[in-house]
Amino acid sequence: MIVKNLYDDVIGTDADVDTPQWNSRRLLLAKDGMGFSLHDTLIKAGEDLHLWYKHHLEAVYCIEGEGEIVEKKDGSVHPIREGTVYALNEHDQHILRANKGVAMRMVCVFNPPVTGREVHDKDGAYALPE
Ligand code: 9YT
Repeated sequence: MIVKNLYDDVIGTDADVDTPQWNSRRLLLAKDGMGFSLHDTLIKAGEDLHLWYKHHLEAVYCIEGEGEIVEKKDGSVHPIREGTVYALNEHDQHILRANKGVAMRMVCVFNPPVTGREVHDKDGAYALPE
């Protein structure tokens, strides 16, 4: 069994990836052998994230804050608040915004799992491992 605590075991370690737009605290990674990764991620207020997980499926569950997600294929906008989940089941190109003056705290699951300190490439994707 694996037991970890965000505050004791993740924040401030290699599994804590901070960028100007988001801070991803990676609770479970590929090396944990679960077949998915699990992240507790803060989307910083005021940022527009252009994302396209070409190689991954991602489910995202908002547990704090407010914002919105825009589907690039047709421009549809979905509000996000505590309790909202979205699943990028079609590798959907999207824009994620914490545009209500507060950060959004999101629980994210990636399949296949993120392996470590991935950040987005120019298309907003994470690379697959070699
Ligand atoms: C929700 C989302 O895709 N945020 C960007 C960061 C990423 N999810 C991560 O690695 O935690």
